Amino acid sequence: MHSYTPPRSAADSDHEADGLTPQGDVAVKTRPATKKPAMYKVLLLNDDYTPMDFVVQILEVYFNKSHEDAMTIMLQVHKSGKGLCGVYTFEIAETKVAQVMASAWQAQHPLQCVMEKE
Ligand code: TYC
Repeated sequence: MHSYTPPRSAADSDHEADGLTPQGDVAVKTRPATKKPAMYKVLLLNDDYTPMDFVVQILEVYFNKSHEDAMTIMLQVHKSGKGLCGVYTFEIAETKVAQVMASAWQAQHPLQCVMEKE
């Protein structure tokens, strides 16, 4: 007399249905369920025409820098060619760049702001 054996289900083979191994141990996932988002640097670039005060204001308004930190970053850009304003997720970085570019355009300054994947 033959008895019917049902086919193994996916749950039998990967043991994810009840979180237990075939031995009845608790299966611990080795990979985290979430992934860290890619981060992007937002940088200001130097030019010969944008007033220093304007750059300091940009850093205070859009990057929440203190006047002292804004001054330090502006001088770093002025001396070395570029400077770090902050590190953000893609959409926040994109928004900061757009806000700075719009503000510079409106004030007719050639200031450039770019983002760079970390
Ligand atoms: N180099 C500019 C000047 O001498 C100042 C400046 C600083 C411009 C930072 C842009 O991102 C910048 N007026």
